[in-house]
Amino acid sequence: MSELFIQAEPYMWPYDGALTPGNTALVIIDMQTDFCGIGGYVDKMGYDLSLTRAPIAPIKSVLSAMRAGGYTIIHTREGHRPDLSDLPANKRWRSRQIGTNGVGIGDDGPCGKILVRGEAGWEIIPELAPLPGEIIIDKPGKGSFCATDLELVLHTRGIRNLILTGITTDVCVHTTMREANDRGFECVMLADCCGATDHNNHLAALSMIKMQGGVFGAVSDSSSLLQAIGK
Ligand code: C5J
Repeated sequence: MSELFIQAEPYMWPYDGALTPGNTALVIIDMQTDFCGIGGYVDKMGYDLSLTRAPIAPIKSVLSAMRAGGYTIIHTREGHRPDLSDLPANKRWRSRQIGTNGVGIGDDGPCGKILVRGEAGWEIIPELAPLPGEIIIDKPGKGSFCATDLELVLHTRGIRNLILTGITTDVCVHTTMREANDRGFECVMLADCCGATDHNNHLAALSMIKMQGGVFGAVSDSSSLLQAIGK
C-alpha cells in the first residue's frame, strides 16, 4: 500500500502513512445551534459566537471533500433525554451559575430546552446537516465515547484514524481526542475546523496535543488535509 501523510505538527500524520478512505473517519463534534447559533446555550452564556462559528466554513470544505472521497463521516450531538434522567445534578447546577437568571442545561431558552434531545437548539446547524446514512452519535457528556456506541461503530467499520473537528476545542473535541487516543486510535485535530468560547483556551488546547512528541496525536488544518487527499 502506498503511504499518504498530512502535513501536521509535531509529526506528519498518520504516524505510519496508512491513510485510506476505508480506515479513516471525519468526526464533526457538536456543531449544534446550542454551541454556535443565536439564542443557543453558548450565546445565552454571553460568549462571543464568532469564535464558535469560525470553524463552520472550513469544516464545510473538509466535509464536502471527504464525502466525495468516500470517507466515513461521523457527527456528534451533546444532549440529554427529554426527561433529563441522564443529566447529572452537578452538571445542571454548574450550568446555572453562568448565564442569565439561573437558566442552564435542561431549562427553557430561546431555542427550546437547552441541550435536550429533540429541541431546536440541540439540532446540528443546517450548514453542516448530516446526510442520510451518515453516522450520528448522541452523547450525554463531553467525550464522544462515554455512554455511546462510537467505539463499536469504529471497530465494525475498520476505522483506526480519526480526523477531529468541531466545538469546542478545549472541551468536547479535546475530551474525545483523549478518549480516542487511549483506545489506540490515531488522531489529528484540524485547528481551523475547531473553536472555543475563549480563544486562548483554543490555542492552549492545540498546544497540549503537541507535547511529548504528540501526546494525544497531531494538529493540522483544513488546507493541509485538502492538499493531501487531493481535493
Ligand atoms: C461544552 C462542547 N463546551 N461541545 N460542550 O459544554 O464542547
